[in-house]
Formats: sequence, structure tokens, C-alpha cells
Amino acid sequence: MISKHHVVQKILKNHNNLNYFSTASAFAPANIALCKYWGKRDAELNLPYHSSFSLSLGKLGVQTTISFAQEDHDIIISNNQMIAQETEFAQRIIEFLNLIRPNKHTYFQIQSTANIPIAAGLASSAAGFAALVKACNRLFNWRLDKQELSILARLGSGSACRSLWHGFVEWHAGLAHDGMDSYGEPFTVQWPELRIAILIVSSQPKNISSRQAMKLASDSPFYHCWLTKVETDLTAIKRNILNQEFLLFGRTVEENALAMHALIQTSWPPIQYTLPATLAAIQKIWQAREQGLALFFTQDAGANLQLLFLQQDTLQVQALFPTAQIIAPFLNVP
Ligand code: 2P0
Repeated sequence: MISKHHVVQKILKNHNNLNYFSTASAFAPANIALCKYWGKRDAELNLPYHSSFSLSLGKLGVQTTISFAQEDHDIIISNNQMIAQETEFAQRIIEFLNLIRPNKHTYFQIQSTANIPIAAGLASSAAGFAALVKACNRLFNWRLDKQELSILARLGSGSACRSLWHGFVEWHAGLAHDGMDSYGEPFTVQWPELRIAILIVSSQPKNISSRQAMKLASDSPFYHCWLTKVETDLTAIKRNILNQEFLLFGRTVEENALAMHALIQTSWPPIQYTLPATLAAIQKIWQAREQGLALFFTQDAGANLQLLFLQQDTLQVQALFPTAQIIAPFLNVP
């Protein structure tokens, strides 16, 4: 098995220089998968069985500052709160810092602020690791390109490799054992009228992490069907974006989410992220669609939904879901 350390060494081989800055900051957007990543061929390197495709959330994401700590341990501060070392959150960051530490006596202070609704359970780890990798690139003056940064971010969290860009991003699964061909790539089509809304139906923490749940994925009797479906959906989603065919696009995205949840529900032990409140919202969406509203949803590994619609239907969506936070992912982003 190839280790994360091996991959980091390979990427940084010709990029080590001694001109460190004392502090560096970076922002990365959160991303919502439109064609989901579910199942790993290599759990150490977060290498997926299949490619996936996402939409970044514009200004919603994580801002991270990294500096050298005077203490003899790393200091992790998230949303102005010191995070205890033994928490899973801190451990995942420390494990990542271990990969890039110039020597074992160098420690860091990581200060991150997320402007994503915490309760949404949105992949803040994706934005967090992408922002951390970008900040490290500045701190150490590595001058890595975005593809290399995407690979480094993936080592922290799979979906983080898609958070290096705004807009649509495809994560190529790749075939190589060391994952050097598994990274994000922007799909550079703009869709300014597209809207995505975050609908929080429950702020309860989920009872199983996606990392844990994903380990069971290939035990589902439907895993091989999922692999076929993802391939078809990914091609269709890209075609629908190119043609700006919203009805076909929305349908494919929603089908893909439903298929992922069918997969999750048929793993063993079975997992259910959908709550009664999720189902009530889904039924409301389906009813509105029957009455002619072009509204679709996607659902990550959690109870909350993300709604997809076009600018022209904003008022109707607001009336149906007054608490949803609406994002225009292609407007006012650098
Ligand atoms: C995705 N999810 O494509 C899928 C869909 C959730 C549902 O990627 O173990 O935090 O760090 O590679 O990326 C969430 O899992 O998992 C995720 P790791 P990650 O966005």
C-alpha cells in the first residue's frame, strides 16, 4: 500500500525552499456534489472507485490562517473556539500537518472560520482542507499548481480536491495506485441563472460519518449498478450543462442523489440519513414540480437538502421554503 507520506514527498520533491513566511491565509469554497462520490478503492489515499462532479458555493466556505506555534503542540481554532487535540476534527488536521511538518519539533497554529451554516452538515471539511492546503502553499512558498494542491487536499478529505475552484468541478477518479491522476478539474461553463439553496430540515448531528458509511458502500448488492449509473449521470450532467437544459440537469442530479441513498440504505448494517422532515420536504418539492415548478434537490450524507432551480423561480421557491438560504454560485465570485 502506498502511504500519504510517499505522495506528499513526491509532490514536494522539487518545491522545498527555505523562504517561509511566518503566516499565510487562504479561502476555499464549500462544494455540493451533483454526481456523488461514494466508495473508495484506497482508503489511505482517499481514492474513489469513480469520478464525481460538484458545484462550489461561491462565497460560502472556509477561511484559514496558518502560522508557526510557539507551543510544543499544534493549536487548532475553529470559529474562534479552541478545539481539543483528542477530538476527531483536530486529529484529522494534525494527521495532515504531520505530512508537511519540516521537522518533528515544528508546530502550527491553524485558525479557521466557516461561513457555512454549521447545522447544515455541509462538507466544511472539504472547504477546510482545501483552504489549509492553499494556505500551506503560501506559507512554505511551494508554488504548486492547482492540480497538485488538489491531490494534497484529497489526502485530507476526498471531496476537498473539488474545493480548489469555483463553479463546476469534475474529480477524475484516475487509475494510478499512487493517485497522481486523481484530482479535480474545473468544468469551465458558467450558468449565471443557476441557483442552489440550502434547506436545513434538522440540525441534529448525523449518527454516522460519511467516512464510516462509505466503508460499507461496496457491500451493497447494488454497488455495481451504482458504478454504471454514476458514469451515465456524469456524462448527462455535463451535456445538460453545456446545453443549459435545466429540466434534464435537475432530474439527473436528483436521480443521482436518490440512487446514492438507495445504496446507503442497502449496505449492511443499513444506514438511513433521511429523516421524516427530509421526506416531508422532498414530497413538497415533488408536489410543486407536479404543479409546474422547475425545482429539484440533491442530498448529501445527511438529512438536509440542497435545492436547485433557476433565477426566474426564486420568489416561488422562497415562498415554499422561506428558511432556505439561496446562493447564486456564479455571481460575484473571483
Ligand atoms: C460527495 N460526500 O461527493 C459525497 C456525497 C457525501 C455525499 O464526499 O472520507 O468527507 O474525507 O474522503 O469527502 C463526504 O465525504 O469523505 C462526501 P472522505 P468526504 O461530496
